[in-house]
Amino acid sequence: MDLENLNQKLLQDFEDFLQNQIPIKDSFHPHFSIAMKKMFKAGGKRFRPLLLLNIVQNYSPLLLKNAYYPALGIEMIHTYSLIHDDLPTFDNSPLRRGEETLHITFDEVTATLVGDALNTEAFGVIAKSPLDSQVKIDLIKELVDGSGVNGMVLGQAIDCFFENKKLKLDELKFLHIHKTAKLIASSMKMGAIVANLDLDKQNLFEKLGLEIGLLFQVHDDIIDATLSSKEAGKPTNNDSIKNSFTNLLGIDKAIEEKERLKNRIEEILNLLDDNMQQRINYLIQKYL
Ligand code: GRG
Repeated sequence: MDLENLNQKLLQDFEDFLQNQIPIKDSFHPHFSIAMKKMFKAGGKRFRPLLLLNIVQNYSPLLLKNAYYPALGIEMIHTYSLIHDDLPTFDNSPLRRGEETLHITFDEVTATLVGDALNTEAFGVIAKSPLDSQVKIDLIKELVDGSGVNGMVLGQAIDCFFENKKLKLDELKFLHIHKTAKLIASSMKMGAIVANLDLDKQNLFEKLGLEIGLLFQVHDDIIDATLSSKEAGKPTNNDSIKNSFTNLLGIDKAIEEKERLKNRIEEILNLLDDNMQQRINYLIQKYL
């Protein structure tokens, strides 16, 4: 199996699908529809959709076409979170995905509303998909768990409130499990739901996703602490007062933590079949 070509194809098909699904009418607003499309088209790695799509393609290839809807729902939630996180009231960031942020190109109101729209439409794209009704309900519940008040939003609330206060390691992990890892875990569990895997398998993918999510965050913190803004495509070295793994542990210990997480992920991966293991390992190596 050539995983590079296979993932390139999934990515290209996802981008084509997305172009036709951005839910915005033209109106007499001078730039709202342009803003709605801008950041979304600029695109990121699409890591979360690729996790979901790889799981569905591995276990239920015939359902792959339908899996693009929940994959898009996840990416919409993720994109809204980035737009809101960059706003002046949060990180006040001028750059994202290698481009100017929406509140810089347009204004704060437009950026806020684009985020709001994506947060709503994410659930619409799943509800309107050609998937089985019970599967759609389970997907929507899972996306709420990962992104809502007991998921990403709780993590963000803790992150903002404790911005200038040093957390303990277990509190830091709680923060990042919620802010980052739960949405990644949801992507994997949603893949298992679309593929009609049993509950034990769904939970296994969720558990794996939480560890991958933490790895993702530690990796992001290491990038922030060690790469230039040009190399990373976003402002870096700007997290010196933030609760990051590198600030709390130092770079060397953060790298050790990254290795520990990789080992835990390996242990969980060993419970899966070879093809699935290879697919996940490919994505981890490529992006983390
Ligand atoms: C505003 C409710 C609300 C939540 C924001 C996820 C989040 C919470 C903020 C994003 C800021 C951030 C640095 C989060 C850590 C997770 C992370 C590394 C996000 C970036 O994800 P990538 O690297 O981005 O997948 P691309 O651009 O590739 O999609």
